[in-house]
Amino acid sequence: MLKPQKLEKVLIANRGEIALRILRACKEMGIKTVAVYSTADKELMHLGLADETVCIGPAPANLSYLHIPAIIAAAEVTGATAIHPGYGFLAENADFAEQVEKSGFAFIGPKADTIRLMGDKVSAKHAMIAAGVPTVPGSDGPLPEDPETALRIGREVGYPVIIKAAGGGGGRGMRVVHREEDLIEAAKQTREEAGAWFSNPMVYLEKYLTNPRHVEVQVISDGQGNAIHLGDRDCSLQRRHQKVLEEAPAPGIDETARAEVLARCVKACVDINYRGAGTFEFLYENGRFYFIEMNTRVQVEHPVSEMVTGIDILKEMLSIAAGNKLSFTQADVNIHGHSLECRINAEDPATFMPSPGMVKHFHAPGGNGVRVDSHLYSGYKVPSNYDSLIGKLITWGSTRDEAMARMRNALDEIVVDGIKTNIPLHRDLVNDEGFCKGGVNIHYLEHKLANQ
Ligand code: MV4
Repeated sequence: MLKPQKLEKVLIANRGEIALRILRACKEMGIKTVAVYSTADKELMHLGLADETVCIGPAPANLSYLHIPAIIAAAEVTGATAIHPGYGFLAENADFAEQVEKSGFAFIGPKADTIRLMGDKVSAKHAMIAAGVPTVPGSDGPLPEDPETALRIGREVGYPVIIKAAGGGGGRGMRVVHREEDLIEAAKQTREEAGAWFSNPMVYLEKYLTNPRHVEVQVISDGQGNAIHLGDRDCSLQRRHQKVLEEAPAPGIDETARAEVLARCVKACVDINYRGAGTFEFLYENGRFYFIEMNTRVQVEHPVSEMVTGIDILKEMLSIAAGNKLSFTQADVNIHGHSLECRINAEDPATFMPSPGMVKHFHAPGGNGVRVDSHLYSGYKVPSNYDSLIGKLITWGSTRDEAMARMRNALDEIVVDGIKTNIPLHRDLVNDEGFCKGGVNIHYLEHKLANQ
């Protein structure tokens, strides 16, 4: 099935649990692997399982995992044929994707132009409107600098509104405006920030939705006219734009609205000739979906979609990068049961400060419907240089209640000694009355933490 010349040897341009996840998929498919690492990461678990390893630089990510020449050089010296960027780091850097392909390697992800289109949130929204995907009402283009026009748009949309940077995303460069008299100053400030942070002062305006849920749609598309969705995920439980616990499918969604939005996402993939795995992010409020952003990478929370569909998203990404068509159709995709994912972070459960250091003892939970995606082992030292995600605890059940009961068991069984982790927070959450009912909004966790 695989065209071997393109995917003979994959360089994994990432670290931690996702590097291990990519390595496992490659090994299953008989693809050789090159693991790259920084000097802070010599003890990473997947290095011992890879066919080859290359040190790409010192601990600071700018000098290693974000250093494009070092990664391309590592691909050249090892004779790798393709590069998987994982998530974070260079995964949504269009210039990286472009340089990878210009150097003769396959980029395991979308074309550079697609990454660029979605990286600019104004052009992304334009593309979605053209494809018939529902978006948040707003300026539907850059917010003009002319105060008269800006005020007219604000009045038409209705307050509260939110000003967002075109170059932002994931919560950076946004400002909520409650009153017309504050609009011009807020737009000016957001423009200044956006120019400094993203080298792009362009901003746009949207109606501010006060109590939405964050519901996203997983898609896979082969760039040859075939696209499918793998259903939706609810990622509303977050703190400071960091997701904490995700689930699939999103509970209590209006079935008509769901069917409609899933079909629109698939059509959008065909319209833009999308290649690879992707996620459409929506706000969901009062039974309606509103597109906000598209992520052009594999996401941290992809396992919950794998658990309810039985489809291996990483293997499908690799197959598509090899030039194959999708190996299944939409009719082959059935959403079965329910899945939850707890992100395990090395952090203080009370202050959320990072807590790197030596893991004296690690014990992984098990049992029916339990999956652990983690690079942890007893004696591993979590370095202080990178984000604090040390693993993901994933459960599946034939019902949401069964997946929750299995997660409670798994959280009772798991042992991570020597460092502080957010496991106590997860134990609290899976017994939280509101969360157990299902369908909490994006503010729920922060309100809960503020009130205890
Ligand atoms: C919004 C919004 C309300 N209305 N847009 C935050 C991250 C970025 N992806 C978009 N974000 C939001 N955009 C409109 N028109 C509220 C948020 C938001 C949010 C969204 C998803 C998950 C968590 C969030 C937490 C705070 C604000």
